[in-house]
Amino acid sequence: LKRVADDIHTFPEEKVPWFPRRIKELDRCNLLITKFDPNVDQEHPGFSDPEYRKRRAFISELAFSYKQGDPLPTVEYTTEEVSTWREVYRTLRTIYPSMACSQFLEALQQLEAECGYGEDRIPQLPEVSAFLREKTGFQLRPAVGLLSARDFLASLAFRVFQCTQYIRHASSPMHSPEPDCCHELLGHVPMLADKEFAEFSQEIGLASLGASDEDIEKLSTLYWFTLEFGLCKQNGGLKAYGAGLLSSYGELVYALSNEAECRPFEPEETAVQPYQDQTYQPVYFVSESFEEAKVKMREYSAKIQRPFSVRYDPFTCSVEVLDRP
Ligand code: TIH
Ligand code: FE2
Repeated sequence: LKRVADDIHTFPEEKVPWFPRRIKELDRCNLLITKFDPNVDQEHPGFSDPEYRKRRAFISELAFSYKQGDPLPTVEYTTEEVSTWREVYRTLRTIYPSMACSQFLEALQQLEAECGYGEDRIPQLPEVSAFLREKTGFQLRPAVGLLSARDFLASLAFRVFQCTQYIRHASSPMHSPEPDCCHELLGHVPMLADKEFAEFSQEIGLASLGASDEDIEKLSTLYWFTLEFGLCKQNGGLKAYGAGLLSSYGELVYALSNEAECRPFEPEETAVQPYQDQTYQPVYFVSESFEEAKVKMREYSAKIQRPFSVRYDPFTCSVEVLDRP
């Protein structure tokens, strides 16, 4: 009798580029992209606010020194920061029931009931991460800011979500050019509590491991138009499931208005659509359902040329590298 293990050949090491195989190795996946940072980007609403920049530097330190497995850091938010949160929460909360997908609404209700979500305080990473772990096995990790696509996607392979902790500038609560805690906590977290969506997210992550720069570019574009700016059909209408929409009042209203251009989600086409993060997207892509998006993504990833394949082992939180089946 042939044992199953005999069918698994490990792939010659030298043909595999470096990528994290153990969750601990995510400590090396922290390449920062600073083009939308308030210290660099003149258009950033915090560019000419030294107090804001100082505060950002302080919160960044928490993420810089974080190592996988450390307790997640908390931040004592100031009154001004909490009032920014309040305004973001309050305005978005009124339009979610008609504009957000059902999975999002259900998770948000649970977060409000069980995880301290509400207008009056900014939820902290440890409690939110514990909530997600119970729902889908996703966990959070503090991030200094916008990460390179390769590093960000790699963490998804391990069901780790990189989360910024600073908040957007008080002068522009309705849209931020870069991720902030409103975006992570309101946009991403509720969706990551959904099993189907968590699987979809991890699949993009696994497809990215050891992929060529060209394929990373395509995968990050797909990530962008699904996890960040995706729309789906539900109950005969269009709803948002992308986190970039669900955390921006301005763009959420725009994306679901008649002004926005919408096209069906087709990975081959979506993957080459130019995008930017300075302002609203030129086009949004619509899926029939998550199920459909997941199937299409899987077909797409299967075509990516890699001389090896990967498999995630949830017992050891590690990635096995296998000879192509
Ligand atoms: N524009 C989003 C917001 O205002 O919440 C944040 C971002 C999503 C994706 C990139 S930046
Ligand atoms: Fe995001």
